Amino acid sequence: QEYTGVKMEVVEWSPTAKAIEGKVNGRKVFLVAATLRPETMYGQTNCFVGTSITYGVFAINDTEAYVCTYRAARNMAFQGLSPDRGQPQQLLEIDGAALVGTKINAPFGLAPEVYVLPMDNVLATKGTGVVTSVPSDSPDDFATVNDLRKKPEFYKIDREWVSIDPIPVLTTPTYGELTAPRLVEKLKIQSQKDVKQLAEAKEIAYKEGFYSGIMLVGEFKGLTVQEAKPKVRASMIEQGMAFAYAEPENQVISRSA
Ligand code: ZZB
Repeated sequence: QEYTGVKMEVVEWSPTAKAIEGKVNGRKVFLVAATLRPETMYGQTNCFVGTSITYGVFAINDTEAYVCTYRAARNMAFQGLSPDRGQPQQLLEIDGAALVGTKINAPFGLAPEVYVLPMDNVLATKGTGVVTSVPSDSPDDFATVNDLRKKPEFYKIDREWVSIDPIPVLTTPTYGELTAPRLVEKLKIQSQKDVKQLAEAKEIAYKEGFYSGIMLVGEFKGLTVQEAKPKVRASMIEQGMAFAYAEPENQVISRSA
């Protein structure tokens, strides 16, 4: 699997993660989200972590550190993203729960600053364990944001962290500008717990977006999603906001497994 690793720089740590600041030797720290849909980055409204997942802060070089799972950092270390090949340099460990409420940059996002929020279905075994959230085009993200808005106390979040509405990024003939909200409605998905319907909605959203989507925003507005996808990715990489991140096939465990 070839992902795009999106670098979301920390703007302000949550009180529970603030100690990290003094332990990174002045490095800039980024949460790194693995995405298959770089063309949707304009519509990021937040980022998700798993509250029971353990993350690390890893030195990439003298000036930058990445937050992701150890597993991902090890893969990165084999892809030239570490001072020593194949060996992640972990500066410290942190629980996902402690990251919630951290304010970060969303590269290319029309909402430039967003918050880290909890999601039940984040897999520690896929990508970086950090997921950037695009409720306009990802049914999982839309359903989760709805859950968080309904029960902020239960999820131990501030209502203000989840205040950004879905941002239209692309349009398709069947679902219009907000593919994910339409699909969640159509398939009667109530919450992030409806994993079976969400898997189906995701399949449809991927196909519809990729084969019939037209970009509504950004540098490649008006192009088809098929054309825009590699261009947005290349542009992010060129600007130092993202990098190619590959995962060995046998390591990828699907959500339904
Ligand atoms: C932004 C985005 C925008 C995504 C979208 C999807 C969609 P897949 O298809 O199952 O291989 N993701 C990445 N890592 C994880 C993880 N550890 N646990 C749970 N979800 C994860 O999954 C790839 C997509 O799943 C990634 O692309 C990421 O969300 C999420 F509009 O990034 B995506 C129709 C989907 N639309």
